[in-house]
Amino acid sequence: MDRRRFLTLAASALAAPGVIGRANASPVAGQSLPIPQILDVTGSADAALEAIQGTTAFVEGGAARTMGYSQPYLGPVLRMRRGEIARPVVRNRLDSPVTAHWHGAHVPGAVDGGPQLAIASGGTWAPELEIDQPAATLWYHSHIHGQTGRQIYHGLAGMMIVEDPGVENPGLPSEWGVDDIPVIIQDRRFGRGGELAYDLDMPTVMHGFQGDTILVNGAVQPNASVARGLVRLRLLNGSNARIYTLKFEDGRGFHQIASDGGFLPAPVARDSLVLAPAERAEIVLDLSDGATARMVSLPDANSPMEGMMGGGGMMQRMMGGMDRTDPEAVTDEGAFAVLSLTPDRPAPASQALPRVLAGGPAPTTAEPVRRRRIDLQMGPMAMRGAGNPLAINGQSYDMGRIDFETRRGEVELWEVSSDMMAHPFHMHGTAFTVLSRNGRSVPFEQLGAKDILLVDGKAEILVEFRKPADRAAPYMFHCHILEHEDGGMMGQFTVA
Ligand SMILES: [Cu+2]
Repeated sequence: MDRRRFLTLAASALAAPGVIGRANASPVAGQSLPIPQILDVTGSADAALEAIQGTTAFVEGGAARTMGYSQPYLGPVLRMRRGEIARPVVRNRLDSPVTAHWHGAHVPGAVDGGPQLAIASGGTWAPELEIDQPAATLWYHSHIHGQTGRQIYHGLAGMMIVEDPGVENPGLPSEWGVDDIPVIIQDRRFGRGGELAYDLDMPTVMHGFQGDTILVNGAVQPNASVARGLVRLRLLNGSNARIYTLKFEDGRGFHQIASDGGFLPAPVARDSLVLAPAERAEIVLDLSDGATARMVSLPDANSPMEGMMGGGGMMQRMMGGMDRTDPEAVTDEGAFAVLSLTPDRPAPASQALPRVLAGGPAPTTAEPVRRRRIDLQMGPMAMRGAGNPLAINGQSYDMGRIDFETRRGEVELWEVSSDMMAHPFHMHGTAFTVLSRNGRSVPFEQLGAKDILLVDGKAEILVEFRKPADRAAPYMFHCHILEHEDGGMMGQFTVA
């Protein structure tokens, strides 16, 4: 593809769906929020996870062919305890290979569930996961190279919770489905028969696939019946590409208590929260006033156009538009509903928001032994090196190539830069500390330990690996816009 052809394609990406407005389907909004079952995978004799085909009626009078882990769409919430061995048994009853990648788990490459660990149709995979990390909300999903976007879109994903029995935060809401609520946010698009639409042309790949209908835990803009008191939401952006800016319609504030890697040092008061694909955040809000709280999102303006016209988000800032790294800078135009919370159940006793939070990850502070550049490239920049519009450091993903080798216990400084648009950067095997974004230092107290960082320009992060990953099953690093990842914006490395 030459530059002119690429620009034409990228320009038509402007017409790609970014606004919530439906043509075909008639979704039934306002269903009650499905609360996924918890499956204990530490200490349980029967922690089977079966990748299966299903049928799901997301919209009125329609049905979609879906996939899930042990259920027609999505999967159970896997719960594991620190200090124990988790033994999930994954069986593949689909007719194509899948994996189960434990996103955010600090486990060796050999059990991480990356593309090399495909489970063939009919096959079984029984990894042993030594759980050795702070309490956190993680997730799991299939990670077959070139198919990750399609498989997650159709449902091969679920939430995962690490508990730390050695840590107590008295007062934090903890009654599952009452004041401790899993919230998996996804956007989907439906055809006339209610089937899931996932059609990729080049503009859609460049933009990242966005749907026009919001699902939470697989239901369209549902309503949750929750405690009249403090309510903890475990937010997971399980979308392929959409970035949410979440807030409450009545303007009520809330406290963020955890990010990807676990608890923040102390609750952080916020009015809104940006959640990029694959990011997690736990928030606590106060519903003791008894009023229904509607969580809404502002539109996602992330698009290759901004990069084309000005480079790295500059155009948007020049035009006074939103800068996704600053949630206060966005306007309220075009907000759409995500989830309603109706506090019609009694609050469990002794709820209180702790002043400080115990058991969170510590920041990495050691002096880095080396610096590494990770350039997330798309469009002309990528074409020049890789001959493919999606690449990292001039090369598109190659399963047979190890991009670099690192060593356990060594701290590295990674300088991650984005091209054309903002990219949610993810690495396997660990959580990292963010030092700076676009030259501004980032306080650890605000962001915590991360395994996803929305990079819109340049970011510096401190990385340390504690688990090994060899050439047979290396760790991945990639953009978590799934169409970018599948298209080649991914690399892999070993940890000796
Ligand atoms: Cu990307």
